[in-house]
Order: sequence, then structure tokens, then C-alpha cells
Amino acid sequence: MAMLDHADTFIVDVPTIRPHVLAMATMHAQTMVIVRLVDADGVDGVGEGTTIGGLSYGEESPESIKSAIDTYILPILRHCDIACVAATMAKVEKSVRGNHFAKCAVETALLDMAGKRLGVPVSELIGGGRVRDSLPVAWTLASGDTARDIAEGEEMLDRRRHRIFKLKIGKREVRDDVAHVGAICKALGDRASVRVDVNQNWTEAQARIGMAMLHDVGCDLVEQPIAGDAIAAMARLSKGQPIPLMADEALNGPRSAMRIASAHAASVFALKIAQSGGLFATADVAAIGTAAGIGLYGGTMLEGGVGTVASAHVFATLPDLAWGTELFGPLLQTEDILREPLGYADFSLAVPTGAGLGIAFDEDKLAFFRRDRTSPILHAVTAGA
Ligand code: MUC
Ligand code: MG
Repeated sequence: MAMLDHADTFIVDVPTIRPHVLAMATMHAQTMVIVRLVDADGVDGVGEGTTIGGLSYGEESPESIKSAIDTYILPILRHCDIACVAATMAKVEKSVRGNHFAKCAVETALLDMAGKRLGVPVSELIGGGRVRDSLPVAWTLASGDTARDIAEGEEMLDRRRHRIFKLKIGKREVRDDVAHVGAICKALGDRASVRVDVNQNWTEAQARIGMAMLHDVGCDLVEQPIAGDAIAAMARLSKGQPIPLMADEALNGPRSAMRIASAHAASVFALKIAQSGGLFATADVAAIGTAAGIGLYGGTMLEGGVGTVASAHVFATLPDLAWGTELFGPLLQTEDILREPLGYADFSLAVPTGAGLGIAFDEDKLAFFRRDRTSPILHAVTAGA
């Protein structure tokens, strides 16, 4: 039995290492919502709810995530045995509709606490348990400039950090975007897998032409080319195109996974813990995908260390992760808010082995980057920033 003693929910803004140009927004910073729960025995757990570009990606903003947690979810937790994570989240589900990002942050914190109490990593509490200790990691080339993207890709290959690259397209004319992708495919050759994410910005007609052209220039995968709710059109494109279509924005948990699988509307699922509504729901989405013969890919909302590691614990339970992952979020930020940065080497991310999430904050940096900070501290940050 464990009762909630106190909680802190706060917003953290950290600059990105370069502008990150997406079809719907250009990011200069990433904003994370962090929730920290402490039970009556002093066991604590942390979770993260992070989206991209304010309200330009999805229906929850950082501010609404914090408000949903503080106003509606925490009062429910105060009446639960929070050691029982699934039962607690089922109670939350009864009173809070939608708000998947907020629920994911809270469920992550509860699982972190549960893992610490039991002395096991979170990956052992999901699905059938952990089956891998490292995950292949893609990098997104999205500087907005082809030559700079090629140089960045070369650098990542040289450093053996990434050999899967996702290009963000959909902002320019289809032909211009394809020329950009073709130039990068040509430069990197068979040393890398090059994929694109259109973030819903094409019409079906544009996608029909664009996907055929992308296949011809050597692109391996097209993520969410058209609107996520256009399931019938996604099915037509999946059937008619030689290049695989990956569902991202279309996936919002197990029910949407079932709809997409039944309609044959995608051949790959981008699994995202926040979009799915939590770690348990992500495992369910993965199970539906696997049962339907759909390939799995570990997606990201460009979370910082907490959300990235929570995702890694889920993806570490998947025996078949044919398309790898893109858990590079912390590397896009100028500062890591974790005491021990995550281990990226040999094109992979090492999944922490400690109890719970297996991570701890750098409290000084956290205090500095909190939006509600009260004092302008920090030697550690000002020196290298
Ligand atoms: C998305 O739409 O998949 C993931 C990587 C990246 O650069 O943006 C995201 C969001
Ligand atoms: Mg995407």
C-alpha cells in the first residue's frame, strides 16, 4: 500500500542545439512538463509529458498538460493506493477523458515509484518484461538546409551515433522536398537508411506522386504523409505504393491501432508513449501491430531524458522492433537535465538497468530551466551555454 504524500508539476524550457524545422513549426527550444510524485514512505517517481511546437502538433499544450495533472488527475491519486499502477490509472481513466500526454506523465511517475519499491527496472513491469538492453536510434536531419543536413549526417556516421536518418518534409513543394531527400540519399548512399516524415502536410494526390518519387530516389519509409484521420486514404496509399507508409499522428492508443490495422492503412506503426496515453497503452498498440503483421518503430515526441527513458523501457520489451527507434530527444537540447546523461554509442541507446526508470535529475539544471524559477542561479549552465 502506498499513499501520495506530495507532488510537484512544472514546465521546463531548454533551447535546441539548432533550429529544428518541421512542417508545422520551427523549434528553437523544447518545453517539457515534469511531474514528481512522492509517497508517504518518501519513495519518489518522475514522469514527463512533452509535445512539439505548442499546439501546432497535437491537442494538448504544455500548459494544458500541467493543468490537467494538477486540477484533475492528482486529486484522484490522493484517494488511490498508488502502488497499484494499473488500478490507479483505471480510476483516472473513468474521470479524465483524452489528455493522453498528461496521463502518460503520471503513469510514468507511478511506474518509476513502483520499480523503485520492487527493485526492478520499469521495463520488467511492462508486457512480458525486458528482452533487450539497447535500442537502435535514428536522428532527424531538419536544419532546413540540404548541405547542412548532409554534413550533419556525415558527422553522425563518423561518430557512430546514428545511421538511420529521418528527414522532415512537407513544408515546400513536393518536387523540392524530393530533390532535398534525393540529394541526402545520394550523399549517404548505402551507409544509412533515409526516411521522411511529412507530418500530415500532403493531400492524397500529392502523397501519391510524392511517395512514388521518394521511392525512386532511395527513401525507405514515409511517415504520416496525409491527415491522421484520413484512414481510407491512408489505406489507398498503402496499397498502391511500393514504399511503406508509417502511421504516426493517426495513432492515439489501442482503438486507433485497431482501426488502422483493420483498414490496412499502414505497414509500420510509430509507437509513442504520450500519444498512446501511457506505457501500458503503448504496449497494447505494439501487440495489435504485431498481431496484424505491422512493423514496429519506437517514436518520440522529442522528449527530454525522462520521457525518452520511459519510452526506452517500453521499447525494450518488444522482441520485434524492425524499424528501430528515434529516441534522440535529449541530444537535440543544449543541456541535459539528467545527472548522468543517457548512453548513446554504436548507433544505439543503452536502456538503463537501475530500479524504476533508472535515472536522476541534475537538480541545479532543473532549477535553472524551470519556467517558474525564483532565483537566477547557475554556474553549471552559464559556463557552457
Ligand atoms: C514526429 O512527428 O514524429 C520525431 C522526431 C522529430 O524530429 O520530430 C518528431 C515528431
Ligand atoms: Mg512523425
